[in-house]
Amino acid sequence: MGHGSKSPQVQVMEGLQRGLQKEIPCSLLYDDRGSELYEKITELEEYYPFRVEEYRLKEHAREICEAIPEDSVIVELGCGTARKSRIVLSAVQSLRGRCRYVGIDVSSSFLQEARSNLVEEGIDPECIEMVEGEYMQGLKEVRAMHPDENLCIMWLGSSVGNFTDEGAIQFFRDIHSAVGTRCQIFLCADMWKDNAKLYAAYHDKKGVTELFIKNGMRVALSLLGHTTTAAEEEKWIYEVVVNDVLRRVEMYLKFTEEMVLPDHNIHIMRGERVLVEVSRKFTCDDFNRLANEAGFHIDVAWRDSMWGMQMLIPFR
Ligand code: AVJ
Repeated sequence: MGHGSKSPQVQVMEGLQRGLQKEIPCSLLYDDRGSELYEKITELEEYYPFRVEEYRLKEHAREICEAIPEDSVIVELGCGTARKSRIVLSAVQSLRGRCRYVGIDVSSSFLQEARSNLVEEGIDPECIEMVEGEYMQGLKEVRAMHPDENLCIMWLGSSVGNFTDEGAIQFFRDIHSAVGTRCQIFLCADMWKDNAKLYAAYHDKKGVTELFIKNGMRVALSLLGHTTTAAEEEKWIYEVVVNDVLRRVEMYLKFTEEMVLPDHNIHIMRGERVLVEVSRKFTCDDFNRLANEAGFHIDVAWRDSMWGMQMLIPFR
């Protein structure tokens, strides 16, 4: 969310010292337990985003492949276990006879699993490379490894929804300056839709999302040296707001008891809400505007009311 190069501790501290709307960085949601819980979220009946995206990727795999210039290197941001990207990659492999791929992720165990998944999919092991690290640093390394190639940067999972508009624009610009012009971005973005459907997707009956959000708060506080007790956690109430002005789902924890961390100058009042995660939902216009402001135009898009996949090309 545009926190730049500040350390996670500093980000948490600044977010919680704020007077008006306290917040924590959503990157903290994906520690080991958080990743496990997110995995469970993707299996929830109400949580449509994962399934819809997978379904659409399968449906359009061939066309997506055709929109990627021949012999591009496909670079995936946050590849995880490549569970979804393999759909497109295996289409590239069978249509073009070769698929060159670089996965970027902070987790080395994910990278190993991704590699074996892709080999299983029939991708030539010699064409698979992995870079362990953060997105931008990883992209710079990839450009150094492939100075003259077209890079197709794949960013799945609607992670763009975690950014504010300004954050997303900055992110696209950063990609552009990390890799230069011979690049395109292929990403998925969730579309703005029916209020009730959105609410249900983020406020599931089993309460898995609630655990996920509470885990993020626990991680944030632990960075400040505070160990959360079960009793404290019970006093946090999970609240979901579908904000139709900013077109995003907001996930909050409401503190029903005040919390003071004097060493860090933090005072969360009784009844105060802390914003833990936002999930932006786009209209076609929203996304066009965003891409244009970042210096990209949308080359091809596959869109329905549930999901939008878009291929972006930088202006020359
Ligand atoms: C991984 C960012 C796509 O916003 O839908 C799911 C994360 N948070 N349930 C989303 C999430 C709560 C998810 N993304």
